[in-house]
Amino acid sequence: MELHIKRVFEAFAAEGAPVQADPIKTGHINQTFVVRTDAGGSYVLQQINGRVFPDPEAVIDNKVKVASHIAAKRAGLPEQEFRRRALRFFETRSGGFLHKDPEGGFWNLLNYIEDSRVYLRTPNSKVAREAGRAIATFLKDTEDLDPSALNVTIPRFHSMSLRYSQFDEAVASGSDERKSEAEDLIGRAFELRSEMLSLERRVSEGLIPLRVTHNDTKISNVLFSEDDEALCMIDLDTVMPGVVHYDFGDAVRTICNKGDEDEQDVANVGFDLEYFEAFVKGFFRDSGLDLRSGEAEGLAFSSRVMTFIVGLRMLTDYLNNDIYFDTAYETHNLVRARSQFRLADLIGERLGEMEEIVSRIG
Ligand code: GN1
Ligand code: MG
Repeated sequence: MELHIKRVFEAFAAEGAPVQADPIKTGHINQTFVVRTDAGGSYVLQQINGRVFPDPEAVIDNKVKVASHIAAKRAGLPEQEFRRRALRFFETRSGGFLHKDPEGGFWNLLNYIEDSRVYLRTPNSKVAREAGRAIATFLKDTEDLDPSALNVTIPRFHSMSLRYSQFDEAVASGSDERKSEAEDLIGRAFELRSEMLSLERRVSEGLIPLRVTHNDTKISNVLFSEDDEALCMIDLDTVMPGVVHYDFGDAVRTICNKGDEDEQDVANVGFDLEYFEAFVKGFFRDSGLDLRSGEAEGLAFSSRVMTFIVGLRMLTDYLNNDIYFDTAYETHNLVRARSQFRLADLIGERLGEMEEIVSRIG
């Protein structure tokens, strides 16, 4: 095990000495390791990316606040069950939940839930339904937490107007080579601007109430047991005030995609209406979440918006020569953007059916 990781781990008040550290590679931003100790326990050690999150203290503060709020709601469960359904952060030996290493890296430590799994792609309707339940349960668990108690760690994170202005700047400064590779997507983004700004208009007019949202509800952020029961939501880095549409739409983006987020062949991108129906059932029927006034309208449409906004950010990053998302190859962000734009268009074709499902079940 790398000496650096060992030292960082030892800064936390955890039990036992670290014996093994394995990287978890599903995220695009932060570095994460599963650390095993000689005391038999396992932990998740995570470095917060200071370029993406300029105030790591504010991030960990949000994470601890939300995790302990949810854990308090699980307090009645038997110990074994509680341990599998709640995230718990560990303090450092000098106090506080954040450790700053000598190189200026920021770290936090939480429990690792054994015998669990995550999916990058939905394997069946049961998983889609369980994911819907887990995401809505997160929203229900946090509905009595004042959103203004959370720090805004990435201002205007899901603001389409911000993402468009970053895109416009990237088009202005991007290389001719990358712009020509991405010509079709740049054109599509220009065409869709007014439609895509419509959700934000409703948010700015105050027509949708703010609540605590997760803001990164992709399928790989739902933790499952080995028999496919959703245990809890993980990756609380982006918990902030938001609207239900962010979490609903972003969830549909991955849960109902027949392909991967970075599908190389757009022909493999597909929208699965059966998964959507299962997701909506889990979201509404299995969670006990009651929407507030103004929240029901435009939910199906939010799937198109949230799929597009992620694609737009990936396209922008491609034009900026890949400074934000981790990439594995030269055109990775372009490939991601192309598959997300394709999915947004497929969702557009099915919106009528999706709205019918939401109004029947929701
Ligand atoms: C990033 O780092 P990760 O994989 O949890 C991004 C999300 C995107 C997602 C796309 C802070 O999440 O907004 O939806 O990639 N997180 C941040 O997979 O930008
Ligand atoms: Mg995330």
